[in-house]
Amino acid sequence: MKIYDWHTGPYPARVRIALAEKNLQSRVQFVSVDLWKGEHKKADFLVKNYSGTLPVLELDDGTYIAECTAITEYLDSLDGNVILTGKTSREKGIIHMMSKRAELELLDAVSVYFHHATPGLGPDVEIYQNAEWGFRQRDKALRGMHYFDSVLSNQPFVAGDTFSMADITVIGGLIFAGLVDLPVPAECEALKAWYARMQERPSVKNRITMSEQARASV
Ligand code: GTS
Repeated sequence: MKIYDWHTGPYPARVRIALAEKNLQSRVQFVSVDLWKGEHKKADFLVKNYSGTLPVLELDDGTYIAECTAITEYLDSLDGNVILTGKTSREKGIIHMMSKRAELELLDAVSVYFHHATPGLGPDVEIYQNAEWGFRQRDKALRGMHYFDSVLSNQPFVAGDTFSMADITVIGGLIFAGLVDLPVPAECEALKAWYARMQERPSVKNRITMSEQARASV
């Protein structure tokens, strides 16, 4: 399998974390797509993912799977031992809901803020910007942080008692927030404590160097 991604990207981080949690690093080859040069908007990449975003998983038969949630679901069920996306129908439903909520209320909002209200990836890539929309999404992301703080005040993980894809999505949101200097508000103590715990997980800690390690073992 191949993963098209960018080593420091917050969305790519989601798949890198999932790969490590599943211990699948040695099964993939990473292909670097330079976001800062706009390689993800070029015709040869758009054939792989119409949306022009990273990451993309390429299967050995040439099938492309884009979207972090879809890739995570694929990887999680590969070995028949589902650990990230829910074993029972109830778990699946809650994890999917919380992960989607983490996209809507946090990660995607931070991303819109980055692309619209900051220089983003630079003038060659950011062909349309709407700063007002960007700042609204920044405020939405801050509200999202308060929401996840309240969730994590009552349970150890985003979707309940165990680590799941929903935690990975919130981690992606906080990675992106860190890159754009949008700190977690001081009063969000439960969210901050949870994030400190998450950063101790090897899958989160080693995500950026993972592509070098994988290259060495392929
Ligand atoms: N919904 C997509 C998913 O879940 O995979 C979003 C993917 C996404 O936005 N990826 C970012 C991207 O390609 C990568 S990164 O910013 O996290 O590194 N952004 C480039 C762009 O021009 O939107």
